[in-house]
This record gives sequence, structure tokens and C-alpha cells, in this order.
Amino acid sequence: MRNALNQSSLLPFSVTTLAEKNSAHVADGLNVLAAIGFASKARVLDECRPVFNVGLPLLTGDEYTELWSSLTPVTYGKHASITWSENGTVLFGHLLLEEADFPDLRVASETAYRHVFELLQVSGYSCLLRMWNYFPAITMQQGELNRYQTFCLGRQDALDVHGNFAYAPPAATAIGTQQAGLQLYFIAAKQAGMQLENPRQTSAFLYPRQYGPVSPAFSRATVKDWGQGKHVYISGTTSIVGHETLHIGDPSAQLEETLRNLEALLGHGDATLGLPIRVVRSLTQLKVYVHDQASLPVIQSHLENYLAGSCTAVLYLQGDVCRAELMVEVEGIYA
Ligand code: 3EB
Repeated sequence: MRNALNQSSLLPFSVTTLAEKNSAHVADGLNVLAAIGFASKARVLDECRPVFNVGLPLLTGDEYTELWSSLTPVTYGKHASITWSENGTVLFGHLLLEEADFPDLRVASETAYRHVFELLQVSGYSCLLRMWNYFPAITMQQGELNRYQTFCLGRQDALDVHGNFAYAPPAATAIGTQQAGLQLYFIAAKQAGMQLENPRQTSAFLYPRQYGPVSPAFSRATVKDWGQGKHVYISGTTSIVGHETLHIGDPSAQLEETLRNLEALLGHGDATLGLPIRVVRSLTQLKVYVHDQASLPVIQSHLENYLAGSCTAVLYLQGDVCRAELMVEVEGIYA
């Protein structure tokens, strides 16, 4: 344990969850890559640095700030819609677009990803490690497709023309909000991370056509060896086994299945790549996206039981999963 702590303090950055509201002073330290808060509406809190609120309210009444701090000094800049920070080893970027400024969600999504890929190219941080995607009405049907499928089309449009997933698709989260704004944030590095897939789940990029005209471009997790040690970035994970949704209508059973998926992922990752952690309870932070506030008590008590005695920070957020039958999604980070 002591070893692990010493090691992680030498990594290029760390993520900590502070029990306070995101505000300018939180990010006043010298080496802040990003400060992320959670509120009903997505909002930029600093024009010059990635200090922002994700548009998802916390369900437990607490205030939290997710602080990404760097071991070394940070510089800041802008590219198109993106506000970025970097410390010589990792790049953090954030963008928030008004969908109303675009003809449709596909074009908004394509634009957002085009800006990301352009930045990766000009900055030299060419390898996307982890991506978060948030936008409203994710399961709403519009014409032939639902909005998640349309979002995937735009992401793929940008990838086809500007993208470079030559190494591996990033780990990712895609969650529905209740208010306007297409919001992305991400980290990238100069050397690729290792892609981790889940033996219990069909890789998302191989999903059959029934889920949409293009498969979602993400991996189940990225393991990044920074030289001094490894980080683990786990994608939004749900009650999907193979490619099928299980336990429809039962949020508690969905959470259990999700935890089995996370355990299988970490077990497989340790066996194939070697991980700094082997169990869910060793993760730095979990985010739990809950579709229906009414299912929070059962989900929270189940998870608190499962994690009893661990130091993992757990954030419960109101968010919609991209398949309407899914009531809960869980992502994790070891950083
Ligand atoms: C799934 O497992 C659930 O499109 O970027 C999870 C994480 C999901 C990321 C994305 C979608 C994405 O298929 C959905």
C-alpha cells in the first residue's frame, strides 16, 4: 500500500474528489489541469482554463469538485471550441457547444470531434485516452434513429476524415442530460495507452447493426503506463452481457451485473496487461449515473455494501444511459 501511494505521487497527474462546490478558488493552485463540478446545467466557469460544470446534478445533495492536478506546471490555451491544459505529458480538453448553432446533432457531434482531432494533431498529443460525452435527450427518437445513434454518426464522420484511432479507441462515457449543450471533455497523451476489452461483453465497436448504423467507437478501458506507474480509465459500464441488455426493469440486478462486468474487466486486464489494482474497491473514484432518482436508495445501499471499508469516492449523478432500458451506468478511474 505504501509503495502504491509513493508510486502514484510520481505520476504526471492525479484525480481527487473534493467535498466542495466548484468555484474559481478551487482551481487557483498553480498545477491545475481541470476542475469539474456537477450541476443541472453545463457551464464554463473560467474562460481560460478547463474549469467547468458537467450538466448532471448530484443526487445525494452533496457538492463535489473533481480536481485534476499535475505534478508539474500547467499551461493553458484554446483551439476552436476547445479550452485545454497540458503539463508536457498529458493534455486535458473541454468543449461545450450549443446544438442550436448547428443544423442537427450529427453536425454538432462531427464538429466537436473535428475540433478534438485537429487539436490532437497540432498539439502533438495524438493519442486520445479517455473521452466523456454529454448531451440532452439521448434516447429520444428523431426520424429513423435515436439521438445517441445520431451522435455516433457524427463522431464517426469526424473519425473517418480527421481521426486517428490507429492505436486504439479511447475509453468513453456517453450520457444523457436534462438541459441543453453538447459537452465533451477528454485526456490525450503523446504515446498510446493500452486498450482493454471485456471478455463478458462484445466490444462496442463490433456491436451488430441492430444498435445503430455505425458502431460506437470506444474501448471498455484504457490502461496508460506513464513510465512511473499505470493509470486505469474505465468506460461507462452497464448491464450488457454480450451485446444484450439484461435485467430490464430491475435497477438493483442491473447494478449487480454491472459490477460483475467491472470485476471481469479488471481481472482480464490484470491477467493480460498487469494492473496497479485488481478490484473495484481499489479504484480512486466511481461515477454512478442513475436514470431514475427513485432507484437511488436501492442502488446506493447495494453499492455502499459492496464497497464497505474502501476509500473509493462515489458520485451519484442523475443521467440517462444511451439505451432506454438501462437504469444505471458506472464508470471508474484509478489515477
Ligand atoms: C454500452 O456499453 C453502453 O458511445 O461513447 C458506454 C460508454 C456506452 C461509452 C459511447 C456508450 C459509450 O454500450 C453505452
